Amino acid sequence: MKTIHTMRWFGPNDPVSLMDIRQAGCTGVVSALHQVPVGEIWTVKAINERKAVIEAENHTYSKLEWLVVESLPVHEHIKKGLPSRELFIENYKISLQNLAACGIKIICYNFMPVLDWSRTNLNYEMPDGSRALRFVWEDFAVFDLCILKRPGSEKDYAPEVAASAREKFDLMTPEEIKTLSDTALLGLPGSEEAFDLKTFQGLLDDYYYVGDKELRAHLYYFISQVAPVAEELGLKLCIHPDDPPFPLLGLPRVVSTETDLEQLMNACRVNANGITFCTGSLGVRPDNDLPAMFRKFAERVHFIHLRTTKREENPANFHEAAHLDGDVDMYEVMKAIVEEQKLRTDTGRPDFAIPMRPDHGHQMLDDLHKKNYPGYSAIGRLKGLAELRGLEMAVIRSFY
Ligand code: DNO
Repeated sequence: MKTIHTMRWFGPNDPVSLMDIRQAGCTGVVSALHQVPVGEIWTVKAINERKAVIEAENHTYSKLEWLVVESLPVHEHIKKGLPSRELFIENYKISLQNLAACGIKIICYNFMPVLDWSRTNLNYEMPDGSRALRFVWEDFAVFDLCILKRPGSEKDYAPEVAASAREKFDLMTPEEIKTLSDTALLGLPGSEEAFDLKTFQGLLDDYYYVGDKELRAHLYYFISQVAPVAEELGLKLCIHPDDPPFPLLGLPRVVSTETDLEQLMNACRVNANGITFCTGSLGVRPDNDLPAMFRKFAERVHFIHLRTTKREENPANFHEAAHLDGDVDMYEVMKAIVEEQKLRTDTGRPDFAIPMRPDHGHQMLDDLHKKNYPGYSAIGRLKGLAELRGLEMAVIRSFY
């Protein structure tokens, strides 16, 4: 009834090694071919190469397996619904076929326009001296109104937020402005480079005609094309929710709430149209009841990210808390997960154990002196996983 414990590995450039992941207690690896440009086909050769690297030391040490792709990214033309999306959807299907041929079955993706996750501070000091990722709405306003100067941005902020953002900006040093700008523009997992402002504004402008309604339609079109192919191949697609789960920079976001997920699940009723249940992303909204949402969509949850954020005094701001210490009721979520896995076991579903990874972690101890992908330090994730494994064992032992 245990989940499969996994960690994300960004590939050979990741400062965290496969051996670190193994010693943290994982059997599964979550990885992606970040070197392949978005929209191009993942070839069998490239997939097998990565697989071979992940499995290279399996004859000497405990076994590691590439279990989940995170992510097979969706090309922007698909999100924008351009006629050229057909080519990219065909490429996506071929990549799915190739992954199936290599035995990799769980494929995570997201449908956030332009940027993936967004934060305003990657080095927020916690009371114990460790570092966390943080999102401050007013700082985001500083970036949007005063640095990017996005046309039309004014209407997205309450007048008092806009006023204090401008005051704050006037007091910032050039270095502080650069750090905030680089942080806001980072947003792409697996990359360490931020966009430049002009290119970025161009990418936003391209979404001028894509509102909430259009983006939803494009997502449902995409999933109704690819999910039946995935189902046929024995694969599971699982969408990652928006992070944070609300619109930013005038761009719509359509995978943030229970209703959003419900509509998506109904848009194509096959099991392969599934969910990455990310408690860290969904949990930012107080109106998302996570244990209830897990139970509602349990059958279609193919991958789990466990992490929690803490809303601050100003509830528009949040930081990433220790894994058992934030606004998410991790105990209730874990109970719901264990119940679902029991049900799957009893009903003979082969996918009764769901891959789970401790999502993000604080930068702490030795890692404070190292460079890592924001959120993906070894020790912070190891601590998160250790806590989650303890919680999981206690839940299983007390109920079964
Ligand atoms: C952030 C991650 C996301 C996630 C993608 C999945 O750390 O949780 O970047 O990988 O959104 O498509």
